Amino acid sequence: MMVAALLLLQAAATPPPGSDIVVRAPATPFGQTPATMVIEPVAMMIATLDADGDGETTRSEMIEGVRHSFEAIDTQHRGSLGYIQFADWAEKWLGDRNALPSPFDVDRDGDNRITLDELQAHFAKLFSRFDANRDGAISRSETLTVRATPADRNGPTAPRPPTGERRKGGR
Ligand SMILES: [Ca+2]
Ligand SMILES: [Ca+2]
Ligand SMILES: [Ca+2]
Repeated sequence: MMVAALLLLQAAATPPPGSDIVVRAPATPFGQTPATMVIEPVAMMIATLDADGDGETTRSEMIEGVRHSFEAIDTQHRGSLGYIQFADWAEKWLGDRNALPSPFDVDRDGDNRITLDELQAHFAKLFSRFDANRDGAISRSETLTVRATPADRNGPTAPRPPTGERRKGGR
């Protein structure tokens, strides 16, 4: 009887030849449903710059907030950040030193320093990209990216479908 039970267990653990082996990401401790809506680090930052708390970030709110974020890192008031300091800025405001934008994208004149003007110019481009309905403010829905594939911190939790991601605001 014991032997039969062990054999059964082994049969359950070993997939029959030719069957697909499905490898899944490790389960999260909370068993939370994987997200299909995610937010890019820069979009997260823009959403937090909603100074008057009306749920939308205007251009002027963003400009003021970006200046504040810059000055919080440029503590010596040099007016520009080196690439290491820019990584400090990214870690504090975007959550990771390697989060986009990269310093190479922002340092337009290539002098290895990021000025506030360069950072503001980059955020101005981001603003135009996220403001899908062109009403001069970025709503929370415009910051979301809807994924066809559910994902958690470990990446996609299901096989990737042929279609990619799309912006919620359409674009
Ligand atoms: Ca606002
Ligand atoms: Ca520069
Ligand atoms: Ca908008």
